[in-house]
Amino acid sequence: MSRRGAFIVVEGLDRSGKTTQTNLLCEHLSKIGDRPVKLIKFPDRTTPIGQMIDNYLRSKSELDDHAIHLLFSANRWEMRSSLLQLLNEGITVICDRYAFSGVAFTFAKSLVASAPESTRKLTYEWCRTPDAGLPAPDLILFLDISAEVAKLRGGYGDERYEKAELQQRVREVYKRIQDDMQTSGVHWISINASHEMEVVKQEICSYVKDLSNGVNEPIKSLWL
Ligand code: Z5A
Repeated sequence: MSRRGAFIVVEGLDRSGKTTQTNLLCEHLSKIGDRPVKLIKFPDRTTPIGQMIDNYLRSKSELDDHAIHLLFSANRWEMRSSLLQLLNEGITVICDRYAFSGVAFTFAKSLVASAPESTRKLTYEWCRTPDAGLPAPDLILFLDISAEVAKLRGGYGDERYEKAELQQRVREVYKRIQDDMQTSGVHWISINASHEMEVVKQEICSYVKDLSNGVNEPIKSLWL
């Protein structure tokens, strides 16, 4: 098992099926691959930073939009060494949300007309900077779904970003990130997530076969 593990990120709007599909993907890769598979998720609400994020998302605390953005990023940086260790041990890592969620949600907030002035001044570049240098994924699977279809899946819950206007903006920003990632040569695949679960699963599985037995290339750094 000398090849390092592949790092696969699943991104998407709220209710796009990330939890469902990352679990199915883990099962699938464990069956077809020659190595263990580990599922991780951001935000990781178990750490002290993650608990601050959890309180914020549940509206139990208030934070400036810059501050919460940096906490989401810090939550990834605190996982960096264990993530690298997993990959270097040859383990395939599936990750439910990563730095792309950070950019998509914070920059989307700056596009909402009712946002505070300091939030409206947030730039796309500023949103990307804190995550520059984190391990870059080998593949990003973006579960694309309209905010309207997402809402039909049981409706939005109580967390603070679960609002139709923001979700619509988030989707627009994801499109911009997708264009940037494609021009920088990173593998970003957009999947129509409004299909039935099994159809979405089959499509995802068709893109991961080459990564199931590890990767020969070194781990790249994000946005450097
Ligand atoms: N956030 C951020 O701002 N900055 C960051 O850096 C990061 C995150 C990392 C919490 O994320 C919030 O944090 C999130 C972004 C922000 N805010 N929002 N919105 P989270 O990952 O903890 O929570 P979530 O994205 O809201 O996850 P979720 O609601 O659990 O959605 P999901 O995992 O994508 O979907 P699911 O649980 O698999 O499916 C939802 C329902 O739909 C469920 O009943 C399924 O059975 C059903 N489903 C799934 N697939 C299908 C299909 N294909 N057809 C029909 N029904 C389906």
